[in-house]
Amino acid sequence: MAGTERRLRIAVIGAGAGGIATVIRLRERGDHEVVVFEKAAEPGGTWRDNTYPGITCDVPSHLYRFSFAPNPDWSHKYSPGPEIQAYMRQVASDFGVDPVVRYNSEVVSATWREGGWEIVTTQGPEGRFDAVITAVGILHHPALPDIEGLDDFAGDAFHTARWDHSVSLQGKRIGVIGTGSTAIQVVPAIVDPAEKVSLFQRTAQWIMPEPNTPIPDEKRAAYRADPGLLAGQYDHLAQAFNGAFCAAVAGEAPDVYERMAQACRDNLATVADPELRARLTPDYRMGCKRLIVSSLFYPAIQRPDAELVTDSITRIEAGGVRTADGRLHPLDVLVLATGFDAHHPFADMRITGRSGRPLSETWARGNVTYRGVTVPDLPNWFMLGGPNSPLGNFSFLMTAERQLGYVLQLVDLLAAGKAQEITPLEAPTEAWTQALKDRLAGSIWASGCRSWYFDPHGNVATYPWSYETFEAEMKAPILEDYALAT
Ligand code: N01
Repeated sequence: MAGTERRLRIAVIGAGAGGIATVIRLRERGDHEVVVFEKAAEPGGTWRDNTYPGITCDVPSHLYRFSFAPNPDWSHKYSPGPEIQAYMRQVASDFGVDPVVRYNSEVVSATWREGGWEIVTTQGPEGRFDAVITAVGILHHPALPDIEGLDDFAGDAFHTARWDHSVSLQGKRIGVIGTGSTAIQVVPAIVDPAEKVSLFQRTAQWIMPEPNTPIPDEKRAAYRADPGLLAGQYDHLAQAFNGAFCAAVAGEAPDVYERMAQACRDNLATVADPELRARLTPDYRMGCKRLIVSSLFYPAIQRPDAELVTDSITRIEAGGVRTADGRLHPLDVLVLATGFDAHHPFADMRITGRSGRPLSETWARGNVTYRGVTVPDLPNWFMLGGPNSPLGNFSFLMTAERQLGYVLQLVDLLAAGKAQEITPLEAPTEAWTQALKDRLAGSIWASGCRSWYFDPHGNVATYPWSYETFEAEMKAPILEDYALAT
């Protein structure tokens, strides 16, 4: 970058999609020293951790890509997880990200001291950094259900994000707890090898039908030959997903919302047995929980070797799951599709800012940020996928790149010597947080359902405005909202 006065030492936390993009984009900005700390032994984040049968991205592949690495070769409209993980690894390799990643190095503490961040990982002290960019992901702490007797189960039990591939599913009686996006992908994928699948549902879901069509070779060749065609496909999908869908759930496109809800109702109507259909019918508004996309689930759950169990679970026993009607559901394998704790992104690290107060204390009753990207009391601390980032059915890669564009403008100020420390001011942080809370209070997510969007204090983790508003917010920082110490 022209005019750079300082070569910054920047720590990036996480080598998932956000961390990979950060390294590549930072390199374009200047000759900074960038070190990525990654707790695992390879990159990829969520696509490394989640390997459950049936894993597919339910955001269209052509939307789920880095802007600097368009991929003409996606196999399906919604590509399978291993293909996305291969893409992550390929991008990390092609763009020379790997050499700056320290694998097996989980950050345990970050302490602001004398104008820099002192980082300690599981490998020991890592020195001082001018800035930290976090890209730790949103859904990476598996949530285990608080059900009595979980440890008593005599068969194999595991969370979907820790799938045990050494366990054969052939001829097994498999229980799946949960009916989120994950379970709805798992059930159709395991019903064939299993003797029987019992799906324990606490809450019925809205499910949008969407066949996952393969992308033919000729189409892929056309994308390869004409980058404009690929870009056009991206623009089309971006408009459909971010424009229409986001506007619909944000309450700004009632006609689109109604069309989507009707598509889900029509999908539900394909369930032949009225009693089963009734038990699969949600009793809250579409979009309150994250919308599920699947054309495979209803056919799978109607099979004779699948059972939807809606009596609540009373306890888990050595032989299976006991439900409130007194019945024991005998099981060999128990799959916990019970989701994630999305509210404690830095649960495994101790972060101490300028005041000396740990962030965990400051955030004890809810995460407070300035526009999801920066935090008062944490100078030069920038977050991708931070609290209240756009969640839901969006491409996280798009979101992270927008946030990165914002963050890099602040990093440039540090590099140009225009500031040594950049911290959001309290007043604009409070104003943004209040606007967020006011808007969320009237949002679809707060319209009467339980979901992972809620933290234990009733705060909602998602972003309540349109995607266009998010893009506008991320276009350029409002510098008056920051303390720039020189
Ligand atoms: O988790 P969830 P998930 N007893 O939190 C149930 C992303 N994702 O892993 O609804 C009984 O949605 C719980 O019940 P209820 C996506 O953002 C993306 O499925 O709270 N049941 C619920 O049914 C998604 O939203 C892709 O009543 C219990 C389920 O467990 C997010 O990950 C694919 C229970 C948890 O559902 C999380 O999805 C997959 C208990 N004690 C996932 N505790 C893509 O394709 C919990 N449950 C991009």
